[in-house]
Amino acid sequence: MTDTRPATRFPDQKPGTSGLRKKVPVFRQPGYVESFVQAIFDTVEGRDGATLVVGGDGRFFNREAIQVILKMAAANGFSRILVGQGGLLSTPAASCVIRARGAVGGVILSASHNPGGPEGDFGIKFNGRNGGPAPESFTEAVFARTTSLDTYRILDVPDVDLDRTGETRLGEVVVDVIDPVADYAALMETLVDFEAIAALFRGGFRMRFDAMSAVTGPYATAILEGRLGAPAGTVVNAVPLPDFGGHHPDPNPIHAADLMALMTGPDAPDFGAASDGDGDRNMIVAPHLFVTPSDSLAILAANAHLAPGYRDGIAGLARSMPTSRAADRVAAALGVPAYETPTGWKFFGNLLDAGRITICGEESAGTGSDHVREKDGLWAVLLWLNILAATGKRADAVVRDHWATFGRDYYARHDYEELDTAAAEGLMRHLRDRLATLPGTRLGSLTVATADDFAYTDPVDGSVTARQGIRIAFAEDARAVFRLSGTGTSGATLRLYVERFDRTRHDGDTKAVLAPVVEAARALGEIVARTGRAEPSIVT
Ligand code: VG1
Ligand code: CO
Repeated sequence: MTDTRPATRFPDQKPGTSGLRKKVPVFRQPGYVESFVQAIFDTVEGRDGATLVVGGDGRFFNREAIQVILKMAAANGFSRILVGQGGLLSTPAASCVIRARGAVGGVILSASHNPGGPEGDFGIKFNGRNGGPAPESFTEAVFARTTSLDTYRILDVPDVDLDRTGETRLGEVVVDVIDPVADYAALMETLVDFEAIAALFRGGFRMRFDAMSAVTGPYATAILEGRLGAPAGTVVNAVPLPDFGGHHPDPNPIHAADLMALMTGPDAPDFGAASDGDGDRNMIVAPHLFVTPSDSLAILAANAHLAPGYRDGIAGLARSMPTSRAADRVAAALGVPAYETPTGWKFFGNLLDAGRITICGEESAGTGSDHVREKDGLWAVLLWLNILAATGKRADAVVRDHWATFGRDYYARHDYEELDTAAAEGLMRHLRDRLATLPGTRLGSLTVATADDFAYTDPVDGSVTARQGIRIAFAEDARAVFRLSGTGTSGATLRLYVERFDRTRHDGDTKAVLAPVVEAARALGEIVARTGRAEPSIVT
């Protein structure tokens, strides 16, 4: 029943920040999924007799890809395969299931916040037995394998019925279609105080959770409305759709405009939140106040001890390099270490496994803790609710009180999307070549203090990752970071991250406060001339 078939070698199967992401038509080329998945399986150690987890965010092509992966897994030595009902598993739930069920790893199908549909994006990534994104050593080995592959193995059997839970068989191999929510909800209950949050809702607390027609809908509905007693309708856009209803499932003020309008309108509920395509990102909105992801990370870290899962405090904190330094201030106040890692969740894995950090996050709306090895959107929302319940404060007051204690890190990210790749690379090269000459340069009211190309040495395994973005620190307690996206699927995306710290003044307008930093960065990067763009595609 096992077929060994000739594999096609595709030259473009190099994983980026978070797995392999391409347009759907690329993934639909004959043999494309098969080659990449065989390369993954050839790289996984200890797969004989092991359990594998498979699931995705429900986007277009999810079901087809899952059938191929199940049949290939059954032909590659795994003995048990767990797959989410309907082919669904949010990214954090997949991480949870891998850990809870002792799996050797999992194949997660998602292009996260990128749009879906026949012309949209798709993605495949592999998470290891700790539940986290495979480290670079693994993804590089997978890429190398794609260039030398001759054959792939697959069972020639009918499709698995993904819609009915329970065990079936593919050849000798057990396929267990599991409730995608159960393990995850049970884990959440050990971390946050469900009773306190339920009491909050009983007292008339109002919230809106926008699942953006993506995978978090079933999770948020089951937990917020089902277990915590939030009124029906609290979760909107709760049904996962293959094309996300035509929307961009990216939880930021631009793409979650309805939520922003509600939260800044006359009848704003007490709390607003949204999540992305695969459920690992979160957006937090207080009444009349958007909470930047960098601030949210810092606030969660400062208040985590209010939740049962973190009662003993946190061991340490990590943030990705472009994330604002607000988290560092909390770490300093708590007397715990703070780590600065390259962009991408895979760099937090070793720190979490070694117990050096408890909470970590990224400016791109990702926050998480050592409960799984992925960022976790709904977890962040639940921890926020726990903090609101425990303090009795309004969400906006929590933010303002945080600023009063720690000062405010004004923050924005400017994305220049679909740039000419050569132009974007030229811009980065130009900056890199001039790094040594930049300190002392005066730009408007700012002076460059230091400039470098961020390199990271993992303190646990000593691995070095270089060229992770240009950091420009200004003497006036401001910072600009330049890097190119590793998740895009067409052209290049330049990300410019700008921030400025103010110890005492907290009511400034972000755009106005950051304007001199933006101007300085545009001048340093020669952005307008080199990209031909007067303004970024999107500011978040
Ligand atoms: C982006 C974000 C990064 C995040 C990554 C995956 O990467 O900047 O912080 O870890 O997406 O998140 P890049 O290389 O495009 O900047 V997700 O929710 O898209 O899996
Ligand atoms: Co995501």
